[in-house]
Amino acid sequence: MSFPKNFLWGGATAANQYEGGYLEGGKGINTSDTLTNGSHTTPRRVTWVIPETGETGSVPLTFGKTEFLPKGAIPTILDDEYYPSHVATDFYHHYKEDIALMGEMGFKTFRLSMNWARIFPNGDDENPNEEGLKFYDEVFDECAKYGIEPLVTLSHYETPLNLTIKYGGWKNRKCIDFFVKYAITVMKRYLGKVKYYLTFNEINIMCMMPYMAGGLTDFGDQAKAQGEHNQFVASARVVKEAHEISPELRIGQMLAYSPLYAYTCDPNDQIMVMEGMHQTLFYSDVQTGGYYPDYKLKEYERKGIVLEDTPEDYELIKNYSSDFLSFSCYGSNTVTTHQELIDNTGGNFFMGVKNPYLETNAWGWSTDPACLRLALNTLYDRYHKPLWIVENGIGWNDVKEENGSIHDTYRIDYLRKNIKSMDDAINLDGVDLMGYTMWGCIDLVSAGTGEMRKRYGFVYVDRDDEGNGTLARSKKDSFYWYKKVIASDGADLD
Ligand code: BGP
Repeated sequence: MSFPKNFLWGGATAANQYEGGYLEGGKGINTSDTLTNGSHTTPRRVTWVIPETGETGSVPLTFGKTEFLPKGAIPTILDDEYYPSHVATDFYHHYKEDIALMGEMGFKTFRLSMNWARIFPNGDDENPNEEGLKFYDEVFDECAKYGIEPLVTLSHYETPLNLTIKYGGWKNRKCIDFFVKYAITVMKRYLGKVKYYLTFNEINIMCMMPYMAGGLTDFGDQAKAQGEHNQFVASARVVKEAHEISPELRIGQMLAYSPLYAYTCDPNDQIMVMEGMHQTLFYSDVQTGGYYPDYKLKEYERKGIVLEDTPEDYELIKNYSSDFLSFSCYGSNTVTTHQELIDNTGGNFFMGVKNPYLETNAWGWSTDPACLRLALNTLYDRYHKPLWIVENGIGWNDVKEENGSIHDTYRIDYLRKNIKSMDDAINLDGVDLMGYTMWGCIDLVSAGTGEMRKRYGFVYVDRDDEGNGTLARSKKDSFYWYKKVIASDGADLD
């Protein structure tokens, strides 16, 4: 068994974790630029100032439990704090070298996110920033040299900070127009260079990380639901515009997906799984399926959530659903109604019960190769649209030997099993899978913890958690292994 000849093998990154150059070339400030680093045990923080009094401080950004900013406070950058996104691993100055490394591995595709504030520094500017547009022209030209097809995320936890301060972020319908204008600008500019776009990274994370994913400082259920609705409408409008600009353009949804397992065979645990999966599938039902599912409408009714919407919103959602569905999947989560069995696995994003059949990495993320086959089947059965795995991988504190080598056998082992799982989904189950982009192909900053030590790459970058290091790149063992996998169309996994 092997993969289709046109299978898009590659790697994935995001501007706020990789690009750096945070004030260069006329770039504005993003919400992600106000996030400090954290660790496995200490959350990242949003720093703020109260303009009227000058008082400053920070609030922790904890998954599902972010605290409100004090009254009158706005997010800001403070002099005595460290913000990992500002330099990140400096793709801004290393893009030629990095894309050459991707070319050497034989990448067919490279997923990167475009930094919205590099194109529209304030989000609501009249005209785009030409220097920002030029930067991505050069990046895409470099990709073309190696026959690498870019896959561009328009917003990967990057919302211009001004949109948060002035409009309250995505809960404001004005953001729809700002985003669509930005999308049209780049889709036209890069026509012939970029075919594939994703609108919002992990659109379902808004409900758990509203500041990061939606630029919200109001974390109430109503604001989050409105923010999500506005992103759905914006996505549908981008699909419409894209199809009018060129039949070549393809717009995908991007969903964070993690299969849920019931810890016991207690029927109540199965109900818990069903309800838990609804919390993820709601987002693909709307954006890829084209409809608001009844289970969500009932939930809104119960919670008293009333959306600010128009009948045209639902027409757009129905008629311009995404062309394909992409998702991230790192492992599974296990849940139970039996409180006495609950043990926080300690991952930064996901909680649950420890699954005795699975191993976890140092951050508590389970490694579960079966999750890809399960995810692919669930999503394909539900929508029958092409799928694309745009994030999968394993975070590890890699050690660089004296002689410069990095022996990441655990990563090779993880990827081997995960690729086998995709192979099964394609060849045993008939799933239509377009491609696979391993997360963090060149080391970058962790989204969850802001750390550098949580590395995912085929390429090591010399940079530590405090921002020290030369930023020099070195190939890990997995670099050579992945090169062989791509060259053999996924047949040689040894
Ligand atoms: C996803 C995000 C990515 C990425 C990845 C790994 O949720 O889309 O941005 O970072 O998770 O998470 P982490 O960086 O916390 O290890």
